Amino acid sequence: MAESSLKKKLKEKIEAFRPRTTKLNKELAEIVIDKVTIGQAIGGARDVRSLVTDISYLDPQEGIRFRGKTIPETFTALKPHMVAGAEMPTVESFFWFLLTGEIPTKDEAQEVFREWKAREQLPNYVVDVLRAMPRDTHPMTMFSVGILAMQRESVFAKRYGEGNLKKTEMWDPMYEDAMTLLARLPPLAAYIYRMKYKGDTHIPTDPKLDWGGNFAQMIGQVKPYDDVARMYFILHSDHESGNVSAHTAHLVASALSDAYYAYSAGINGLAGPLHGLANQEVLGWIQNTMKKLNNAEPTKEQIKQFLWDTLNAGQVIPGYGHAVLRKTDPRFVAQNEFAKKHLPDDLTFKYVNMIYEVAPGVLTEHGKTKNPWPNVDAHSGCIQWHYGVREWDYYTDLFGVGRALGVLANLVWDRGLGYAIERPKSVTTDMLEKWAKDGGRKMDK
Ligand code: AMX
Repeated sequence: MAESSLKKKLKEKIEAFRPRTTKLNKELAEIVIDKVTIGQAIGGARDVRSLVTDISYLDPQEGIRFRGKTIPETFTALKPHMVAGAEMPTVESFFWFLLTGEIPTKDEAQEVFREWKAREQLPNYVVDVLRAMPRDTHPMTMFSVGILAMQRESVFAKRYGEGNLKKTEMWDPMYEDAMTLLARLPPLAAYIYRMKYKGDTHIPTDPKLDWGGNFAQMIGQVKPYDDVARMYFILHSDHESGNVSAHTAHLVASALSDAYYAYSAGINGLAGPLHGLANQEVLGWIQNTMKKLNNAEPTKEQIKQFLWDTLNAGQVIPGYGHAVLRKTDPRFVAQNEFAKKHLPDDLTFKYVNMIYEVAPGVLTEHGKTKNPWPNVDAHSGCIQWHYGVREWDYYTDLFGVGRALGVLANLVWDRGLGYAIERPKSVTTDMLEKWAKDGGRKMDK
């Protein structure tokens, strides 16, 4: 395949950027940027500044910025990249932006479209692997296995195995793997959906449709779900590097494992209920509540009671709280605006809004969480449900399709800038207790 404009652009960008990283890593490496407390060592490294990415940044008060742009700014900047009749930009244009930091021209975005189309065919052996699994296997397991099965095609693994791949060239085969994997994720996720939930009947890809629109039609959805898909994938793409799915993939790839190994591992982390599976949990929780209320509109008092019942049972309120955010997640807000426009009378949406009114107060009174506000997962299931994607154990697969955009862009840059194998240092509990007694660790020990 001839070198694409995206790859050429990326090459220029990586080569121009690399001296900055090299200087920081060689000449300025001793500059201290953080200290680590006992609470951080035991408490999941919260707020420890030890990862670097330029693709997105999460401010606790403001929420995510992709390449310096807020979510509304991103959507506005990509407005020229909407297909006819759509109100969301194409994922192709967004991916160019994520990878390069520049808004693409129409031709450039079109090239990404063509490149993904050329690579999208799901291999038959992946279908065979999926079909060999018991049908009640969780769709996230199927998704992870499907990705891992394709590892045999890794260009990175092949080039590395040839023994002459220079460190500065590693981003190139990583890019190749990222592009192939991204092209195949919508067909893979759609195959799982139709096999598991739609009587094993399948809808072929449409060569005319963009990544998001094509996914919508492959699972059997019609307008405006194509925009739901585009919005959903863009909103879920990246949330800087420390979240479990992005960090897992970064960690695995830091051993020079390829994109297939790394993203399959990232998906396994996304499948946890404290991370991506929360969107499935939210919908389950709301549906149970609705059932108990005979599908009536809830009162604030009723919602308050259900929230307390959940907390008193020792469970978390799914979709609320965040390790970094301290305000309402702008990804929640973006979905809320879409829902206000397209499904204002939907009962599940009414529950989501009522919970949003009541839960922050209840969680504040409960007094444990540092952030009583909703995260992205508090909203996403409700929109899926409205459009008839009601198999809520599938929702995290949708998250996984979108998350790949950010994770894979990061892996390409990780190789471009030669980031090291990740290997933090452990200490023992005895050491922590001794250092606590001494009033802190003496730095020479
Ligand atoms: N409901 C009840 N209790 C909560 C809570 C919630 N939504 N969020 C946090 N808490 C509790 C924690 O369990 C913890 O309790 P503990 O002291 O008994 O262990 C205490 O509040 C302090 O936690 P925190 O510092 O505020 O949060 P964290 O950084 O440890 O965890 C998160 C962050 C997201 C795992 C947590 O808020 C949570 O479990 N939320 C519900 C699940 C969820 O929505 N996950 C999705 C997050 C977004 C994503 O990754 N997709």
